[in-house]
Amino acid sequence: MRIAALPNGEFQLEGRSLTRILSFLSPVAFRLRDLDCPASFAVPKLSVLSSGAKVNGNRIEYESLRVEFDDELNFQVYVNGVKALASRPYKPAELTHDDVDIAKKEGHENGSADSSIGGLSFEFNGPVYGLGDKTGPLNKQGYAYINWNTDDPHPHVETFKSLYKSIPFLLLFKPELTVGLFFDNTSLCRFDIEKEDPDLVTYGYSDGSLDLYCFFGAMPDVVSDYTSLVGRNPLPPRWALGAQQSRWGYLNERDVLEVVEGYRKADIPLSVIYLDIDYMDRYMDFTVDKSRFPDMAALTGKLAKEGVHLIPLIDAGVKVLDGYKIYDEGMENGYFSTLDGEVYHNEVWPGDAVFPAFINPKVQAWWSDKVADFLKETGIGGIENDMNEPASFKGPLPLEVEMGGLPHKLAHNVYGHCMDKATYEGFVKAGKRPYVITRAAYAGTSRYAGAWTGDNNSIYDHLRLSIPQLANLSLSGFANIGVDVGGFGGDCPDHLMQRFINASILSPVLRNHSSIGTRHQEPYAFDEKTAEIYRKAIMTRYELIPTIYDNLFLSLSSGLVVLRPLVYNFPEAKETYNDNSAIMLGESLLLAPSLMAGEIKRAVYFPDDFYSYADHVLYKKGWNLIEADERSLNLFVRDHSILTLNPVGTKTTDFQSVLRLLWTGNEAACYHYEDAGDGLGYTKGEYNLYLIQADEEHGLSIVPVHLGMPSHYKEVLIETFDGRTIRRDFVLKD
Ligand code: MIG
Repeated sequence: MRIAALPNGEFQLEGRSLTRILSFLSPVAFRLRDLDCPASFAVPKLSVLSSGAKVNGNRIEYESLRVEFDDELNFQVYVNGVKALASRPYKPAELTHDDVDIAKKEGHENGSADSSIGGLSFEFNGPVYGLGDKTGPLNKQGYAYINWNTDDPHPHVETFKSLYKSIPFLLLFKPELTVGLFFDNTSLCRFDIEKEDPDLVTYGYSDGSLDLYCFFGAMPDVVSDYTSLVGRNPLPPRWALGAQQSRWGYLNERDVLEVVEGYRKADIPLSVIYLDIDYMDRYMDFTVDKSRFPDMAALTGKLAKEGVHLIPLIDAGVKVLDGYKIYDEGMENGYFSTLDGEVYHNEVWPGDAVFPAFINPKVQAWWSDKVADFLKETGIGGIENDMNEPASFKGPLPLEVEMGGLPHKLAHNVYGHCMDKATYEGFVKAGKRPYVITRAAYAGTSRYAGAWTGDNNSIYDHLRLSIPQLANLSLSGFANIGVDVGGFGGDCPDHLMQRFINASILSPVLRNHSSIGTRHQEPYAFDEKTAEIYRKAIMTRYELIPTIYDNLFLSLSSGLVVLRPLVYNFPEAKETYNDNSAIMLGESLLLAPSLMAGEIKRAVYFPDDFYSYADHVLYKKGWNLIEADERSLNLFVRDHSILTLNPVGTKTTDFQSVLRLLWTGNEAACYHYEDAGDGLGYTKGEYNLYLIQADEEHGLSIVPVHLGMPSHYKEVLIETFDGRTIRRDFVLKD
């Protein structure tokens, strides 16, 4: 093989039968691609390092990295001389192990042909994390998955190959050196994670070409480098961190006001109500049924006074109806997807429906205008994008449907992504801080939207699934995420609701949502015991909002993951590698909830010394048996940490005049972020960032890092777990 340095800093690799391009993104990351890569949806712009890398025969060396090729362009990567990654020729999936026809007769869907046209395998035997929202445990070792955005209403179980999102990002984990692989290809892709062969991770794509990014380093650095490439979740408005209530079936203004009233009577704070498809006129996007919501702007105004914000749902499919503005405009301008030159029809909620050709930037601009107008007309706070896989009722869209410059087979996995982009841009046009929650996503959708994990069920399996699913979605670049608390489908028993809310208090999106036709799932729709447990969990959540907001800021500014599997913070502790039952927020909060019906106690591995948040009991590093029944809010604070909190009893998401700091152990530090809580001012520097430092000798000090606005704070309340409380003026260290 031969390597030629190109004038722009890239390297052309000439193998026996193929040619590829390599470029360095940093001293710990490179991109390897085919010659004919299409423009990326995930990577907005890429600057190639004119690196000063040295070519030496079949190898390229750049600082600590060395990449060696053979004649077929298989490659090995060395970091500081240590072998970090070795590719092998693509190993096709042996999906059909034997004659499956007999099983198919009864409806079993085992085995399907491998449609890959190319791919790569990598030598690896160890834990693998990432891959977005896939089902199954945290560690994907032993599983195979498919990236093809899928709305399957059956209960999401481990045998599912795909869900709504396709995030082709994997972490091949080793404590000292983790490898991140990002396969930027929007076609249907397969992943075999040490399943067919325990020593191989295999990736295959069904169309397009190879466009691979490899990252090397400690896991947090690898994730941060990946998200700095594809983009990070914008900061949500602070009110969105409060309790959110949703249900498919809030039919009219009265239903919405009843929710507010129900929460008020139950004495549980509430910050957001979602309007599911029911608010629309005949399920037409950007319309409001006036007979049921006579004056949406008046309603949002009224609710805002009570600190409640409305978030309506928007569907991807557009109703076919002459005289309906969106349909007419889309038809006039050729903005809908086509098949053989004709506008393509399928069926979704509005009945006969057409699909905006979202891949086309003109269609995105048009949609974003509609979003901006809708935001201004109605005063709503956010938008939930649904059915954007795209989902359809009369069979899947044919693979040839033209979606604005790409056929469906290449557009499918980025259809929701482009809808989210348009939605995000609508907020920017309206001068509002974007709050978009999406069901479908691709790598980099994080630039535009947070996400929920779609239609889970009110079952214990889905309570348990929420932990690894949110952890892997986080590691795949999404910070502002949550599951439907209580479960979407099915009737939620009270003891499951009690555990679900206790297990969800760290999720940035804390949304109780349920399907039409299921039992009502609002906290006050259960018995008093459930309401009491719910109230306690939500009151704790409102105390934690400053910490959650701080972490969301840090995720945006530095790529630090918000919801973390324990392995992220404790890569040396083997006990964390397969921990599916505990999760951390940031560096110091750990939640180890009760996850089984009837459970009374559970084991938890503490990778450090931790204190229980509620009663300050110290748990030493190692295995512990802890109380874990339906009442247990098993939140723990790491020793040697500082938490930023709202005062006990806070019921709003507004910044308080007292900054409460919980200080454990001796030496500790954290950052604290403050801004207007909403609006776009923070993007122009209107925020304050503080470094809070403490040790026994010098006490606690608040050091300004960035001062861009007047502070909300008048006082600081410092609490320690040995019972000391200090109240003092909010004074910054010079
Ligand atoms: O197929 O709008 O995931 O949250 O309530 C059902 C009705 C369509 C699916 C969403 C769910 C929402 C529901 N939607």
